[in-house]
Amino acid sequence: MEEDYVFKIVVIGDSAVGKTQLLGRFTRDEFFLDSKSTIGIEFQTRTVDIARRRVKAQIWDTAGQERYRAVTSAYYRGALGAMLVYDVTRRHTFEHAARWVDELRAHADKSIVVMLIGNKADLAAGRAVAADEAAAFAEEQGLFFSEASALSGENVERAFLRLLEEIHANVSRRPLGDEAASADGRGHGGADVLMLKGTKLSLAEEMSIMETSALRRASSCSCS
Ligand SMILES: Nc1nc2c(ncn2[C@@H]2O[C@H](COP(=O)(O)OP(=O)(O)O)[C@@H](O)[C@H]2O)c(=O)[nH]1
Ligand SMILES: [Mg+2]
Repeated sequence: MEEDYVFKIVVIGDSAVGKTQLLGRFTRDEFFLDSKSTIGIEFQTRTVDIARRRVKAQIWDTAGQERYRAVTSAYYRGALGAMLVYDVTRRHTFEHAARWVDELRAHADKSIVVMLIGNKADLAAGRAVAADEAAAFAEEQGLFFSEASALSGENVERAFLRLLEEIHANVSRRPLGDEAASADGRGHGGADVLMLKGTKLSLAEEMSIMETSALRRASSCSCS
């Protein structure tokens, strides 16, 4: 069945906080203790029902670019949501969250919905950031917040679904343009059509960016 919406979500945050594993847990219910950055795969998808609509979440992974502070504005283009991840056992990854918020403000759409995720909540003994402190930061910055564990799976589904619900609520609140109003005489459904058109366009655009960067990698790779 074809989806009603495609929502682009970006996953950001410092290196090794568990971004790739959170994505794997949500899209394939998988976790790898020894994760290597997956070359060539830059987004994964999962389709879920949100408010009786088929919503395809297209979730982008930085593929290790965050290590070189080389996450480009193309990565943020068209994103309706962001998962900003830190590691509850490494305090500096939480302290850097403010920098990632600045990055979003600079490159992403201003209506982007952001969820702050304190990952590795399973490592209770190594905790270096209190949930209350993170919740206060999130409130001050206008972010949603949840702790989670990609390893146990705790809260991962819930956090992604919450983000998708908030994006859906945002999108359905958007006023219809004149074009949509005249294209849809019944006065509803126009927003969906508009949305799909928009996302399909940006998807094609992102695909070509992905293909060229994959090509570039393939041609310069001296992997053994
Ligand atoms: N204990 C624990 N380890 C995790 C969790 N999520 C990721 N890791 C580990 O943290 C490391 C970095 O994870 P990765 O997803 O590659 O981080 P990324 O660089 O942010 O994409 C890997 O060794 C993972 O196995 C988690 O929820 N709990
Ligand atoms: Mg990664």
